[in-house]
Amino acid sequence: MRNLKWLVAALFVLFLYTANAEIADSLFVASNYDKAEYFIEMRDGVKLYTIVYTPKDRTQTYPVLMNRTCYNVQSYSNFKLRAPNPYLIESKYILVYQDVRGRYMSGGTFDNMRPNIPGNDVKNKKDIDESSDTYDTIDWLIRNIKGNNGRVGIYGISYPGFYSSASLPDAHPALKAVSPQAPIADFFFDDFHHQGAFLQSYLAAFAVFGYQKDTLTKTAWYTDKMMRFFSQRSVDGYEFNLKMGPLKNATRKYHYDNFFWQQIIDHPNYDEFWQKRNLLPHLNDIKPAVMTVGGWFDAEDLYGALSTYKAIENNNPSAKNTIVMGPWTHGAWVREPGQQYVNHIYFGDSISTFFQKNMEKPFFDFYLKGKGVNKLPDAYVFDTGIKEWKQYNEWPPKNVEPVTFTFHENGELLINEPVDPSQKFEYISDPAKPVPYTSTIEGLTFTPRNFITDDQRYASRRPDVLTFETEALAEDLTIAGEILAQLVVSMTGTDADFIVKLIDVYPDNHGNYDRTPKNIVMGGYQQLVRHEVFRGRFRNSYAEPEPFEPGVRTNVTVPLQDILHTFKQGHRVMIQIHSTWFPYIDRNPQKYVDNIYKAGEEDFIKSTITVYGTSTVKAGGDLPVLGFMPAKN
Ligand code: PG9
Repeated sequence: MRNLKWLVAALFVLFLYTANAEIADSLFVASNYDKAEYFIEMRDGVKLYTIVYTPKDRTQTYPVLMNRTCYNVQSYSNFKLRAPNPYLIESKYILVYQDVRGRYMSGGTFDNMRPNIPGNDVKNKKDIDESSDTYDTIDWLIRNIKGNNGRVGIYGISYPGFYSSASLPDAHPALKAVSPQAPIADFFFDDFHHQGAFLQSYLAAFAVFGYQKDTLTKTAWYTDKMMRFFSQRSVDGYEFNLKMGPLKNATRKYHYDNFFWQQIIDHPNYDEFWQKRNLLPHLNDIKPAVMTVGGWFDAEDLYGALSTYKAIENNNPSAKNTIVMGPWTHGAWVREPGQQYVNHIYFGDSISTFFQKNMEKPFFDFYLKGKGVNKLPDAYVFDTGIKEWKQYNEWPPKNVEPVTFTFHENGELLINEPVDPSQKFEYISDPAKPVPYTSTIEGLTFTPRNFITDDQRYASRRPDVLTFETEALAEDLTIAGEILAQLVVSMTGTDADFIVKLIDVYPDNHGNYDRTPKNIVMGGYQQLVRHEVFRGRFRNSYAEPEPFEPGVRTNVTVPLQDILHTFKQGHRVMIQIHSTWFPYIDRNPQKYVDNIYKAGEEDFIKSTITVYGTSTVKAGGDLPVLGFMPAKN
């Protein structure tokens, strides 16, 4: 009984400390910062709403640390600052938060991933883009905010991550440090699409980005449009989306007046509309220091984080360019849960705090305050298998020999063994009974997250999922870098998607973690390490899709995003290949139609897919960019 009393007392103290930490943020900010609001005029006369927190202590000057967002700066207006991290807030910066053009309290018209206009001759340029809006904002701040030291940093997560990267082309000379975090780089490969396939699980998100507002407002004007979808209150997203039928029903029932959804429908291929919104080709002549941050389990903008770092590295070999990749889901490094889990997988304690204190704060302190030393390596990446931070001089590591996996009878996966041309593996892909993307029942989501380290035993037992597995590893196998599945396939249909998964199979005697729920068994867990989808019609070009010829062997290359993962001794490596993953990915009709967003029920057909034994998966190192793949710069 006495122990119980101590436990209750300890928990109460912990609660008070945590609560105090929250209150301290607000109390600390309110007692150490003055808040002001401005409408900063851009070169075309549009005014952007900007909140500025300036340290009350005027005995010294401070750098500016700015966040530009399409998600409403009001969340920074009550002295409870969600970002940047508390260690930066406490060390005193001039903190700036801005509604981007066309959003909330700012004027002008919103444009998703507004295209960068190259060659920003700042003095004379009349057109505007996110680079010029950032330039004009920085210029105004430096000239008008008292007590600044003439140096500016910008950071942001996700869409605000894109606004950070978009500040880099033709950057203002006062911009010295930029941290794009889970940045969107290209909406045809981030968020809404993955390699040509549409993420149907994003259907609700369109409301946020598909309606222009008609007044300056501090509250969301699109909520009723979101509720068209969420008011369905479905507890079973799989059933809800399957019953909805082809995507044209989403247009008819939910998004009939959504300008962004209409753009998605009108541009099903990687045409000029998407290409000009790709920021990567503009990341040249980079002068500020850049620290890109991403999460290995980010289901939204993993492509954006890795490709932004690689584009800067390839285009600007001498740039001060760092990447940090941790065991996080989308943007999770801003929260400190203590024990860091991704769904059921435990990765360690206080990992976000380690990043905030030892990476993010030193980065900005060094480049904006001249404090400390920049000891950050080119790549500070977390090995998600042995669960330790590693440092590399380059990413992906170039001196790494890729591991080659080949597929053999009885579901055998071999490592660095020749292919077996005599082998072929068949499954019937039925869009009326697609492979679920989660082992559990999940309701409607804004964006999916838990599936990304989910147990794949639900899938490996399905006849429409090809499953290959190694023997138990005699020693640790570390894979560091890129992954390329080069499949040789044929089909009875004329179009298909290919989902490829790399899975870490735990030994049967693997114990549960502290927080493993009663219905979850970690023994024999088939943990998803990396997945990716590729819409087969784009196998030769994302701009010019092509049908498959029934029965003809065809090469389909499926790039998967990078990993740093050690498959420990006693574990097994598993690879799964299948053609539906619903409703995370929309269903491919498997009968070639020009525009899947307009396909009818009659276009959805079963197809027998064959994967030939000459297929391989290469993993690790810096793999070649193949013709159709977007260049790394
Ligand atoms: N990149 C994230 C996102 C964009 C669009 C729809 C849903 C999510 C983000 O900005 O959070």
